[in-house]
Amino acid sequence: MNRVKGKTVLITGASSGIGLSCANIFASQGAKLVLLARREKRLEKVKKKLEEDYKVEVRIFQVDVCNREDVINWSEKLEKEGIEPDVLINNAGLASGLSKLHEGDFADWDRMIDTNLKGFLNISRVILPKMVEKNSGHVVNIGSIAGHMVYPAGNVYCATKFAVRALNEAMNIDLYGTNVKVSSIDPGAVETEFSRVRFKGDLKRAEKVYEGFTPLKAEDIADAVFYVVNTPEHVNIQDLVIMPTAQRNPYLLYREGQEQN
Ligand code: NDP
Ligand code: 8X3
Repeated sequence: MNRVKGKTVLITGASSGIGLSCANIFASQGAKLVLLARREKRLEKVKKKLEEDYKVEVRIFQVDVCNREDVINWSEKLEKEGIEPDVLINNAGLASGLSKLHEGDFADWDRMIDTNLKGFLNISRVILPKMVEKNSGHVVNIGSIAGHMVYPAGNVYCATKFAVRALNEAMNIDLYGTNVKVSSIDPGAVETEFSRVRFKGDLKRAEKVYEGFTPLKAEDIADAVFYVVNTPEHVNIQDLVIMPTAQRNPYLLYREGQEQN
């Protein structure tokens, strides 16, 4: 049964990876889309393709989730245009660098905290009130296994994902008594632009992350997001951990041809 047809799905970070795959699957099922990211050209291409392929309505907005003023202005624009998201996929996020805490880079820390934590809060704060007012809606937070277990040199990134997990729980508690659902999808290693971003364009280093095993694909996570959103109204999947079969925790990863942990 398709429960998303005709619904409005807002996806942050829809210009690549998991967000882009979510846009694809929801468009293929007849949802209307509102897509956010900083790279506008990419969003324009996504819009064109999805509208051609699936004949659905796609609105795109160049918004940096870290910029609170821009987020507030954008949300007022949405309201003026009568766009009321039924589903919010809080996906925009990144890792920046991989260093021991005592060797960490302040700018990397700010980027991660501003995006994964403050950006997440900025978007949630402007979108949730309408859902509460209407007593319906669904927020899907993209967490990580990094929010369940800290790994070496993962310090601040892991801390932001632990925070997302805490906020997923907090939203569920604060929305007690409403019909607004809140879910977290927490993936292990997914091959996207994530590692390219983490290692600042060092493609060789990024590719090494996915060597010797089959990582998750962005589509695997999008399938799970769709499943969670498509559940009946009385079902709320609060947390879903998804790992590649080769990976059993953040650093227990079986790589063929390599000495094992
Ligand atoms: P990608 O780098 O492929 O995608 C990240 C998306 O976030 C891009 O669309 C990017 O768009 C957007 N984004 C980043 N910063 C901002 C910002 N300030 N404002 C608006 N959009 C922003 O990585 P993934 O698809 O892998 O990452 C998506 C989410 O999944 C993240 O929250 C990540 O932490 C999480 N995750 C990823 C895992 C993995 O192994 N890949 C595993 C577990 C969780 P643009 O640059 O155009 O703004
Ligand atoms: C992204 C996956 O293992 O690099 O959240 O933290 S990991």
